[in-house]
Amino acid sequence: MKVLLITPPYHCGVLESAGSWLPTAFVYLAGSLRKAGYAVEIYDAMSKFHTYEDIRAHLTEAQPDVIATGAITATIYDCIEVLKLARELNPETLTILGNVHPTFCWEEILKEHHDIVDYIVRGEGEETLVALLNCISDNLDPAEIDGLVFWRNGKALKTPDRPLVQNLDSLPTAWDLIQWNEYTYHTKPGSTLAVVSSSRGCTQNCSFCSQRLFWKHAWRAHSPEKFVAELEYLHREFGVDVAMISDETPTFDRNRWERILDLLIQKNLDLELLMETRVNDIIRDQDILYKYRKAGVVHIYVGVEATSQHTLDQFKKGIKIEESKKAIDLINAMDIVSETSFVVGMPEDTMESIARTAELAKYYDPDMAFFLPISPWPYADLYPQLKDYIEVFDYSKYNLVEPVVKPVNMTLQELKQAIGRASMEFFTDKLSRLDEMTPYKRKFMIAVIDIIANNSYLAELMRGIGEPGGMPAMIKKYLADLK
Ligand code: B12
Repeated sequence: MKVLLITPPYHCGVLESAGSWLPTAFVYLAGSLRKAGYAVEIYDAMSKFHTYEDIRAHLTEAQPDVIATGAITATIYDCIEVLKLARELNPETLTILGNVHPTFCWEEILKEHHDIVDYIVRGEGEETLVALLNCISDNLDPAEIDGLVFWRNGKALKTPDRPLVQNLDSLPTAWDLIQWNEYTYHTKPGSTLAVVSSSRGCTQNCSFCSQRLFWKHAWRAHSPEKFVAELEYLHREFGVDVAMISDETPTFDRNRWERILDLLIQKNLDLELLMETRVNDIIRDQDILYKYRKAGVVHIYVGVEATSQHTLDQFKKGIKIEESKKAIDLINAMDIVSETSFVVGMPEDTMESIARTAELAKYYDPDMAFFLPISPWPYADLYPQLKDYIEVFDYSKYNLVEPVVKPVNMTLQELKQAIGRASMEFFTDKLSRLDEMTPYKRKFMIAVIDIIANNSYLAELMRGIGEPGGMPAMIKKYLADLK
């Protein structure tokens, strides 16, 4: 059987303005499929910015027996559309859907689309996907395979959950199936960008997020040796010089993380690392933060999420507001780019509360701050609290860019304006302080501001607010003066 793993042609222009990102999940799924004897192709229609016409042409040419894709909530409609297209081109094609949205919303999906979606793989994909295809090849009954849902006798049949893989190092990968020339980090022209995974899972309780639920409250990790060897392989074999660590909390186990840093320092690879972690872990690691920088970490995102303790508690973030400020100061002191985001648009938010958040964002002083309208993932703990305030039910807008939850005292349009204004306030302040930055950060920030002005959703949000011509016009003039 020939399996085609495809990303949906969905775009909402935030992260994609910063770079072009490879589908790491497919590297793992393809590795396991190949080991089991299946021919696999990774077709990243998303990063190629392919249209449905392009996809049609590609599928006609590739003629896969099996087509599989993964959906987050925002991409679910496009995933269904892609599977529908494959079915239309060849009614015999087996269609499979995985990732977070189908893992939780399988009933809704199958009720409406059981004629399009043959199987939903719930949770971690590698073992279930191989077991499913083996089962079908052997003409056995998929009801015996753990981790699935499918339509049978007029209803969804859900098999038991599959236990998580115990040893992540045992999972094969298929990095050679990636078309490396497609992936680059825009702030570093000419770079080759990888997205790598050093651990899976999260044990935090953040009520707006879905990751802890998806990974069943567990945290598992690759060994430091295996992870660093993988980075070295990607660097030497494919010229990777920037890697984003996809983990929720790579630093969860301090000893493991320090060992990774030590190994990277020893290897002295010319490789920059971008990562996300928790405020608490940065504070915990203040004595070894210099190792982060030495090992190549140039960019850390920490989720600050809120500027009031009340909201932080409501989000179950488990941090104090002073801790966020401290973590950002520590990152800045290492000359590492600091990034954070604030969740806005909660039912009690007002123009004033969002303006206050923007003020506090300036006080926290990360290099980049993003103000994200809350998205009510239907399976997140916060959902019941948000349900009555949802004004937009179109999942494709559940992307942390478009407001879909209406605050009691604001319209969605006002919320959008407030986000535009907060972003403008924040980046105008940054712009006015470029001269205070270290040469490294200054260069980075100029590249970022260039992207924001010319190629991002923020440009649209900020245009027309404040200065005549809006923020992007002002930034462009500033950049022209700089050049
Ligand atoms: C890398 C990444 C991206 C990349 C995607 C690259 C790609 N094509 O995959 C980029 C930067 C493009 C991206 C964009 C966005 N992302 Co994103 N992203 C991530 C991130 C950080 C890592 C994902 C990853 O690679 N994990 C490592 C792999 C190994 O794990 P995995 O993806 O979960 O895959 C496993 C299982 O899920 C399953 N599986 C996954 N796919 C499939 C498919 C099949 C067929 C099967 C059988 C199984 C299966 O098996 C895999 C192996 O076990 C996650 C957060 C996280 N830590 O996971 C957010 C995350 C997935 N992103 C999210 C969001 C919201 C977005 C954006 C909407 C944000 C924005 N406004 O820009 C956009 C949407 C895309 C777009 N085009 O605009 C949310 C989704 C929330 C939700 N519940 O819907 C997450 C969870 C972040 C968060 N905490 O909120 N993202």
